[in-house]
Order: sequence, then C-alpha cells, then structure tokens
Amino acid sequence: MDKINLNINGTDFIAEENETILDVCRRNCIDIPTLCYHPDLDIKYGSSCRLCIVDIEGRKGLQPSCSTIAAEGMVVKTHSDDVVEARKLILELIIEDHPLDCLTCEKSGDCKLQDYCYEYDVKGPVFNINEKVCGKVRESDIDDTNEFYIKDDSKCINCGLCVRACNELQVISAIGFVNRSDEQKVAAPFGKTLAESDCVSCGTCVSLCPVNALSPKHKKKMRKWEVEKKVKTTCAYCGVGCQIDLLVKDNEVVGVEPNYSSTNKDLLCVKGKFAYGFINHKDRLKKPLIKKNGVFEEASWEEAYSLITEKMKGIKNKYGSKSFAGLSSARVTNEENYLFQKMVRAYMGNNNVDHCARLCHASTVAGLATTLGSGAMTNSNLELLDSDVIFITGSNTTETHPVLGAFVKQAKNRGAKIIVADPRRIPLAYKADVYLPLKPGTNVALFNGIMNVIIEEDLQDSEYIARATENYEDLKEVVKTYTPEYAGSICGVDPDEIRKAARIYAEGAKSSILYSMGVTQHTTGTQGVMSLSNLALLTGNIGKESSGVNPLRGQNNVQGACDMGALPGDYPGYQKVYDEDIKRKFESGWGKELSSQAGLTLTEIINDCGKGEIRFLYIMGENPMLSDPDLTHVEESLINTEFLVVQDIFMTETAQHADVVLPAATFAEKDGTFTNSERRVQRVRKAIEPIGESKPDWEILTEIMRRLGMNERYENPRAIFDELAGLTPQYKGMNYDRIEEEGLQWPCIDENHPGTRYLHKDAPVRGKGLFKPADYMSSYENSDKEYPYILTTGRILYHYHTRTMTGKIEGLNNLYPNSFVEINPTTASRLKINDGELIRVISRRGEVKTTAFVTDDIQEDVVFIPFHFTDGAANRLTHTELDPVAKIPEFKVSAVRLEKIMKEV
Ligand SMILES: Nc1nc2c(c(=O)[nH]1)N[C@H]1C(S)=C(S)[C@@H](COP(=O)(O)OP(=O)(O)OC[C@H]3O[C@@H](n4cnc5c(=O)[nH]c(N)nc54)[C@H](O)[C@@H]3O)O[C@H]1N2
Ligand SMILES: Nc1nc2c(c(=O)[nH]1)N[C@H]1C(S)=C(S)[C@@H](COP(=O)(O)OP(=O)(O)OC[C@H]3O[C@@H](n4cnc5c(=O)[nH]c(N)nc54)[C@H](O)[C@@H]3O)O[C@H]1N2
Ligand code: SF4
Ligand code: SF4
Ligand code: SF4
Ligand SMILES: [Mo]
Repeated sequence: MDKINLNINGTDFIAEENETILDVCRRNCIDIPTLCYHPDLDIKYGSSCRLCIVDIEGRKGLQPSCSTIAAEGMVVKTHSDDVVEARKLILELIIEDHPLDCLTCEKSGDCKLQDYCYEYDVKGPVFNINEKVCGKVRESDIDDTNEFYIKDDSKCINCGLCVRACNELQVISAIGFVNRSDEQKVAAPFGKTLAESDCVSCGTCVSLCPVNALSPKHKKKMRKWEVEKKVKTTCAYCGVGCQIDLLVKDNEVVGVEPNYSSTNKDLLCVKGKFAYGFINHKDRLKKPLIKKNGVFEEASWEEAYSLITEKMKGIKNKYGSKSFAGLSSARVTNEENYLFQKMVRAYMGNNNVDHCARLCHASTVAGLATTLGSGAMTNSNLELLDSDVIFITGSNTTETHPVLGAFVKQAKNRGAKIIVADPRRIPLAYKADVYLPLKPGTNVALFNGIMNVIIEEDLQDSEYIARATENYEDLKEVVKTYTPEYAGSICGVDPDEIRKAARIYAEGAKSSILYSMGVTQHTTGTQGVMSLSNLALLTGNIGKESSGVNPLRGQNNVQGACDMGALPGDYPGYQKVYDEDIKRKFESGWGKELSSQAGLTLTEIINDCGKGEIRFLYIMGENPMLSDPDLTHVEESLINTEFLVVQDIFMTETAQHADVVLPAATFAEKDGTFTNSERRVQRVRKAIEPIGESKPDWEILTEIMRRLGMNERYENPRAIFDELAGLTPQYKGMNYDRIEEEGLQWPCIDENHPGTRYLHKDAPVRGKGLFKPADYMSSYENSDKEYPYILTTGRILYHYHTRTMTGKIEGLNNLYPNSFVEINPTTASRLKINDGELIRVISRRGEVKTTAFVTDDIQEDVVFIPFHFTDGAANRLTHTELDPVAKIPEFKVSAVRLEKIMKEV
C-alpha cells in the first residue's frame, strides 16, 4: 500500500488508508474541536456539529475533518482565519439557545461547550432572536424518571452523540430524536419517559454528552476541578474486565467513567458505571470482629491475628493437616489468590483450596482441558465484532456480560447471524436468526442433533478433522442416532429449527460459540462443554480469529483465581499437584514440603465441614450462605465448623457464622491485577486509602503467613506478581511495566512474547483436538406429580450475586428490591396465580415465598428465580447432586411445585 502524504498546518504527515483528516490530527496531537465525534461511530453519517471544519487547499468551502478522508497531496489548515471565524459563528448559534447558568450548572468546568466558547472568545448570545431567558429551565425539559441519570432538554445541543451511541454502540435504541426543527429533542419514542423506555441505564450517553443535558443523578455536589485524581483501573464486577477511571475526592470514589480500551472500547454497563457506591458505604466492615458468647465484638488486628494463628497451630497439632480448608475468591486479585493458595499448601500442608469457579466453570476447565488442552476462552472480546455467526447458548449475554452483549449486537448489525439456544427468551433471542427454546438439562441432545445434521448434510470440515483431530469415528457413531426429530423430541425443539441452526453454524466462515452457566451448571455439565467443543472441531471453527469456543468467565477475576491455582488439583498455571517434578519446583520455590494428593473441592469441603472432618475453614471473599446449593445444608455445615474465619468487605450471611471476621479493602483501595475472561491480565490500581481499619487481602495474608513462621515479606503486589510470574508458565513474560497500558493476554511465555489473542492457532494446544462424544443423560431431578415444574436459576442485569455490593445501591434496589419467580402465563392461569402475587415455591430441600412475575419469555412448566436475594433465596430449593467429573452442582435444574398463599380469614 502506498503511503498517503499530506500537509497539515505546514508540516508533512502520513495518513493510513481510509483515515480521516480528524483522525490523522488526533493521532498527531493537533487539536481540532468536536462536539459530536466518537472514534467508533460510523463516519458515513457525518458531522452534525460541524465544529471540526478545516480548510483544504483547492476545495470550495470548509470541510468537516471527521468525515473527509485524507488524500495524497492534501494541504490542510486547521486554524485559518476562515476556520476560526466559522467555528465562532457555530458556537454563537449554539449558545444563542443555551441556558447560560454556568454559575450553578453541575457540568461547569467539564463542559466542552464552555471550553470551546472560552477558546473561541464567544461571550454569550449575540443575535437576540430567541425569547428564552438565560438560565431558565422549563419543567417539561426535565426527565428524571431514570434511577441513575437526568435528562435536561434545555441544555441539549442536538449533537446526536447519545442517540448514536445508544443505537450504534450499545444497540439498545432507547432514545432518538423526536419533533422537527426548533422543537427537535432527544427522547424515548412514542412519548415514553426514560423509565418506560428500553433504556438499560448503561450510562454511555451520560458519559459522552458534551454538556449537562445528560447528567448522573447521585452525583456529589462538587465542581469538576475538585476531583483530585482519576485512577485507571479494572471493573470489579463481571469477567468482561472493563477499563474504568475512578474519580476521587476526599478519599471517596465520586464517579466512574469508561477508559477507552481494547477490552471494552468506551462501553460499560449499569454496574460498572453507576454501582460504585458500595466502596464508601457506611456498612463497610471497618474493624476486625471476634465472636464472644455468640456476639461479635470489635477487636484489634493484633488480637484477631493472634487468635487465628493460635487456632491454626492448635488444630494442626491436634488433628493434622486434613482438618483445614480454605475458600479463595474470584473477586480479589491474582496476587491475593496466589498468596491464599500458597498459605493453604505451604502452611496447612494440603491442597484443600478451591473457590466459586467450582460452582461456575469447573466443567469448562475440566471439559476443554480434555478436548483442547486449555480451559479458557479461545478468543478475545473485540474479535466478536468480526464473527459472522455467533451461537449463544446458556449465556444471557446482554444481562451478564453486557458489553459483550453489545458487541454481539454490533456484529449482527454488520451482518452476522445469531443463533440462541436457551429455555428463556432472553433479550438476544429477539435478535436471533434462529431461536431454540430447549428444555433445561437437554443441551447434549441438542448439540448432538446439530452435529447429526452437519454430518448428514456433509457440512463438516473434513480437512481440519483429518489434520487436527482424533476420535472422529466415535463422534460419528454417537451422534448418528440424534436425528433432528429424535433430538427435538428430547429438547422440545422443532427439528427444522435444529436443521436451520446447524446449517447456519456450519456454513459460517468464522462461527463463534458463546456459552456460560446454562451449559456448565448441570450434572452433565462437562459433557455439555465437550459437546460444544466437538461442534467447533467438527466444523474447524477453532484456532482462528473471531471463531472458537468461548466460555464467558463470570467473576471479575475468576480466570485469574483459576490461573493462580486456587483449585485443589492445580498449582498456579494448571500444573498438577500429583506431578512430582512440579511438586519439587514449588517445594524449592516456597521452601516447604508439599502434598501430592489432590485436595477437596468446594462442594466437598462444605460437606466435610458438616461431618466435622474439616475443623478450620478460612473463607476469603465468598458468600456460600447464599451462593451454594441447598442452603439448609450449608448452614448446618458452617455451624458445625469448629473455627471459621471470614474475610470480606461487608458483614455477609456467611460472616454471621464466623468466629473471626476480618475487614478487607475493596478493589478501589489496593493494587494488583485481575485476569478477565479473554485471558487479559490487567492492572487494578489503588485510588483511595482503605476505609476504616480495613486492609488489602494481600496484606492480611502476608501477616498471617509471617506469623505462621513462613518468612514471607512482600513489599507490595508488584513483588508478589514477580514471584508468581516466575512459577506460572502462562504469565512468565509479564510484569507490571509490560501490562501497564493495555494488559497482556496469556499465554505470554517470555519477556518478548506479545501475548496471545486467540488460542489453538495451527492446532489445539493438546496436539490434536479430541472428539469426546456423549449420549444424552437426563438431569438428576425431573418433574413429577408432586413437583411438576422445573426450576432454573440465574441472574439479572441489575444485581450481582449475593448483592453484598449491588444491594447497597439505591437505584438498583428501587428497580429490583426483591426476589421474584418468572412463570409462563399458561402455567400461571392453570394455578390461578396473578402477576405480582406472593406465592410459595417448594422443592424437596425447602420452600421460599416470592413474587410471581408472569411472562411468556419463559416456557411452560419451567420457572426461573434469580439467586441474588436473601428473601426468596433460590438456593433454599436447589440440590447438591454434582457432575461426577467437575463436581459442579446442578443449579439449572431442580423440581419444584408452586402454591398460592391462602389468605388467612
Ligand atoms: N448482572 C450480573 N452479571 C453477572 C453476574 C451477576 O450476578 N449479575 N455474575 C457473573 C458470573 S460469576 C457468571 S458465572 C456469569 C453467568 O452468566 P450467565 O451464564 O449468562 O447467567 P445465568 O443467568 O446464570 O444463566 C444463563 C442462561 O442459561 C439459561 N439456561 C438455563 N438452563 C439451561 C439449559 O439447560 N440449557 C441452556 N442452553 N441454557 C440454560 C438461562 O435461561 C439463562 O438465560 O455472569 C456474570 N455476570
Ligand atoms: N442458584 C444458583 N446459585 C449460584 C449460581 C447460579 O447460577 N444459581 N451461580 C454460581 C456462580 S457461577 C458463582 S460464581 C457463585 C458466586 O458466589 P460467591 O462468590 O459466593 O458470590 P459473591 O456475592 O460474588 O461473593 C463474593 C464475596 O466477596 C466479597 N468481596 C468483594 N470484594 C472483595 C475483596 O476485595 N476482598 C474480600 N475479602 N472480599 C471481597 C463480597 O462482599 C462477597 O461477600 O454463585 C453460584 N451460585
Ligand atoms: S443509558 Fe444506555 S441504554 Fe439508556 S439511553 Fe443511554 S445509552 Fe441508551
Ligand atoms: S443530550 Fe447531550 S449527547 Fe444527546 S444530543 Fe443533546 S447534547 Fe448531544
Ligand atoms: S460489563 Fe462487566 S466489567 Fe463491564 S462495566 Fe459491566 S460489570 Fe463491569
Ligand atoms: Mo460464576
């Protein structure tokens, strides 16, 4: 490609193909004012503010630089007299209509319009054509119905950024322009308020609005210049790993803005953008607590440390290593997970360490490691944009990985086809080319049915199969019987729709699978995962860009917690505890004798606590009293545990059962790293000092290890990272300097390695991709006469897990204060249950009262309860039967019955 030479303001520059003049200028730090520009919006729709006009020699009139492509030999002036004069006129016209209440306007000091008026010497209205009095805001201009932001039409300059971001980037289309000419304004369609609209409160429009027409609701009263610092860090909710800036004033986080990155571009969801209030919340744990005679009393760190380490030593002497277990956390940093598993292994002397990945993607880690050689997401977030088929199954992507959900919809707008298989008509099902509403628990049958069609119609990639896989004959043999008719009869899905899905998936040049809990949380979870891997191998949709098998990892750092060896069978980097060479490597690294026997899994640990076999349990950053199956059983186990330490940021349902509660600092109060779902190791940066006497988890662990005689002295998380990178092959080439800007995706095997965007290039990591076919097996519990409905559980957009954090956010609680149960209208009318009625849901484990939400987005005879709430807790109902390989519980299928609550007369 030839270079494009152009001259800007007397200096020569080189442009890339199809680069606009504005982009060339921005790349070279030449300032051009813009009010409606965004790098990810299509330039086709051009400039609406026209402030970016420039003078191009030989062209008549001034040209908008944002939509003019740089051409060879161009001579451009960005600040000629004509340009400056024209910009001034544009600003004067905008200001003419703008309430000049800068004295009290919240945006003052952070307003692009104000800045440009200053720069171009625009002092106020000059035409006096408008009757509007400065500073006067009509009541009708305000829409404050949304929980998180306010819209003030009087300040809108019609730049269109919000509308375009909502349509093109978040692909929600909640707002648009209504009315014409002078009356044009931004609003939800059909006269709806924002609260009545499709708005999902992602806040993208609020972050982008150049003036105060869209502003956050719960903002502290302060001027922009009072923000002491902006600290770039990683969102602490889900595994997308969005990059954000925390705005800090007086040791308080007072706002969040997206920080443009290769992880999330400029997008966030409602939790990342607006749910930061938990950080400085008054209910934060601020002092260590020790339970005395059944009541918690505040204690000093010295007392708490002494008590814990004395008990550890005492129990070890009396009962031996096997009486210990520790639950690590997918919420805390890599450094902290590394220390935690080191403490368990090197001091407690066993491998009884696990964490919530057991409840989540244990079946992925086991399944994909077997078939492909690595259990991680194969591709990267941004690669989704270029997929041409996306098969989404058991992932409610727009609610649980919202930014990836937006990327899926952007891909659809670029022409990608979408297939959704989910028992609930999730938001993406409405965008799907094929929607397969399968019965919960029938994944393997459906995936076998899809593969049957592919083989039957000769749509497989025979070249790839021959070159890069093994055991194909077995697969053929197993899926032979799963004709679409047979598979459809198991799944309750129309056979022709199975055919259609199979053809679309197989014919895509870059077909990508996204899956999550709807596939993993079954007694057949590992088989479900391996079936998806079979499907990708069968069609050669692996080892290339924008394709692959993508388990969407849930928690902010669940990928990292697994990578760091918070797993009973694995040291950091998935190195096996039973491998003697590996054991020796860690023994010499840590200077301690280690055990080569795999430890207990989380689900087994809870069982053994109940039986009195585990006497000391250390829980860091987990809340099993709401998140584990069969809460009655969990409660008995925790009560039975001789000594329980809980280290959390809030007093949780689990901490209530503890003997000692240690106050931890949040992600905003510490340094470290999180690894997101696409294997990207990103920095977490300290923005404020720890609240009260709370301490970062790494500091607490370091002190406990020191007191246990382990000689550990870590100055800071950077030092811990350097130690862990040395022992973890996938992280070997990383250090804080290298990950400073954009992070690095593992594997990154030496200091020159650029990181890995997608896995299994050339061939699967294990050498050959292994087909591991399975026959369909039914779930552990099926509906019967006594319990005629299937309960499936999961999440909603507006809450996160056990609500320790989102439950502190007023707007989220106003939207979703209580638990509810989704019921199909036919089921509801059969049982004479009305929408909004309080009903009883009963399983073999227990019962809850919760509110009926009647919707045809759920199929007949299936009900759904989100597991976030203490009232109506879904896990009172779930059972503890496990997948035999991964030991993951079957959160997605339990049998229940529904009962009306008879009013007492
Ligand atoms: N807002 C929010 N986001 C989150 C979280 C949160 O709590 N709140 N948690 C994070 C975590 S840790 C995780 S693991 C992820 C989970 O993310 P997801 O897995 O997307 O969330 P779930 O709601 O558990 O379940 C996903 C879907 O599985 C479907 N499903 C149920 N049974 C079956 C079945 O048998 N087959 C198929 N194919 N589908 C089925 C459900 O209808 C549901 O739509 O979300 C992460 N993101
Ligand atoms: N019925 C049902 N149950 C489920 C699921 C389901 O789909 N259905 N999904 C399962 C899945 S996938 C998951 S991942 C689990 C999640 O289960 P949990 O991990 O138990 O849920 P969280 O609420 O995320 O708990 C994390 C805890 O860490 C604390 N915390 C946050 N930040 C920090 C920190 O920096 N330091 C410390 N020390 N603590 C911190 C929080 O306050 C919270 O108490 O739930 C599982 N349970
Ligand atoms: S908050 Fe998000 S969904 Fe709502 S209008 Fe703004 S961009 Fe659209
Ligand atoms: S509300 Fe803000 S972003 Fe939207 S058109 Fe008006 S000024 Fe532009
Ligand atoms: S998508 Fe996930 S990582 Fe991004 S802002 Fe939302 S919760 Fe945070
Ligand atoms: Mo999870």
